[in-house]
Amino acid sequence: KEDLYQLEKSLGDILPKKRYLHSLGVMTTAFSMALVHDADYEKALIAGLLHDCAKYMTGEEMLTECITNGVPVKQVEMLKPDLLHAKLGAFYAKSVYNIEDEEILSAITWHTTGRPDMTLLEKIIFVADYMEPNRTSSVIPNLDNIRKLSFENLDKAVYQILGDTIAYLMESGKLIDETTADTYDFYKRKLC
Ligand code: DGI
Ligand code: FE
Ligand code: FE
Ligand code: FE
Repeated sequence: KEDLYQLEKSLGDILPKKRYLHSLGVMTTAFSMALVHDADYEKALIAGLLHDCAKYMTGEEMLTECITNGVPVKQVEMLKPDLLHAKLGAFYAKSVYNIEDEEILSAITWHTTGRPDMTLLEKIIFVADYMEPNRTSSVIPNLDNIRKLSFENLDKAVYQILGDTIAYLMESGKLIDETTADTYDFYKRKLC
């Protein structure tokens, strides 16, 4: 079984300090959410800790790493290669940190865009990433509401996050990955 302490040490050596502290925040937040929602808390800990394990290089380097290692790259990811840290993170989780569990790997893969009909663990990591304690409400709208929803109604938390993320992306004129849009539509339909 993967030793959380060893994983923490390795990540602390490779991630920038703030990114490492964020990862610890997602880990403990995902742990709490797993307890409330009856998910596997050991998987939540590992997925939370490792979700950004590729986020220590530039977008260009991520693109090169994906191409070199046969990780498929979509068109929107060529234009916004930062998006690749999720998929590349899942690749590293397996190849560098020896995580074989497909539930953990898919939670890492989908943590940035989400995907329609997410698994419980995918939703937990998606939400924990957004609202862990180091995120501050001065930059993130509805943070208090999302923190409350995350323990009460996970689908509503996912929906609110996607709505706010898409609004932010549109305001700042950024490209929207079709998976982000599809995920929003899925949860809108599911809830309304
Ligand atoms: O890696 P983190 O910063 O912890 O969090 P994340 O992996 O959820 O990435 C958040 C960023 O990703 C945030 O600035 C919004 C952006 N993002 C999410 N969906 C899309 C997107 N960016 C673009 N261009 N298109 C998307 O669909
Ligand atoms: Fe991320
Ligand atoms: Fe996210
Ligand atoms: Fe993150």
